[in-house]
Amino acid sequence: METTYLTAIAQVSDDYDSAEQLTLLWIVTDSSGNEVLTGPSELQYNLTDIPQGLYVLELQVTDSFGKMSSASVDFEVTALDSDGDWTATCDDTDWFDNTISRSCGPDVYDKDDDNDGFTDIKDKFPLDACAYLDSDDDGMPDTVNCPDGITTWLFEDQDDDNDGIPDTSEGVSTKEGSMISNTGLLLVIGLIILAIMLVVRSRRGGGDTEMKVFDERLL
Ligand SMILES: [Ca+2]
Ligand SMILES: [Ca+2]
Ligand SMILES: [Ca+2]
Ligand SMILES: [Ca+2]
Repeated sequence: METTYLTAIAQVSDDYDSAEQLTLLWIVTDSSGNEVLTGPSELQYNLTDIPQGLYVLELQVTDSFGKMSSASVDFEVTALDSDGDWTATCDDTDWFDNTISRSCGPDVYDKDDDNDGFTDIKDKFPLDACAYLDSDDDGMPDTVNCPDGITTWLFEDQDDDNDGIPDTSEGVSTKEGSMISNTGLLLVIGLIILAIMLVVRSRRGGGDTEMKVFDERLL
């Protein structure tokens, strides 16, 4: 399951010690007051892999004289909802929003995590509403078409089947090639028909000549 980091950054100061001389301790406690995590003695702390729930993040700072000070902040961990459709109208019994007739809720339940109309199992870019198809599986979508207000880092593939011929040239050349091929075929057929006619005419002409000779003998 995809998760996002929670980054805590502290600013500390002391009237005697420099910030580097202070000892920091990050402590995360759950809603029952149980300590679930502790962080390093650094000004930045990245929290990951925390189950859903309410927590308190506390920072304890101790100076070189052993004097300690602390500050804390509450935070809540919820399931990731990439497209933000886990709203009040999203029914959490079937994870469907009847007001927009779409699947909704956190990614783990939402069948279309980017709300582009293509379900996750059919969407090569399930978290990008601007694309869904990638025929040659090279990471670049066949088409990029963003809904209003949505942007993307994706670039449209200029060669959807990866055969080395750009899509634009490929479409024209295929049609032209087909027309030339058809024209050539018609010419060949025309020549064959003309050749057959000539043969027939020649045979008919030869027949007439023989008949004339035959008739002269009879006379
Ligand atoms: Ca969602
Ligand atoms: Ca989708
Ligand atoms: Ca998509
Ligand atoms: Ca592609």
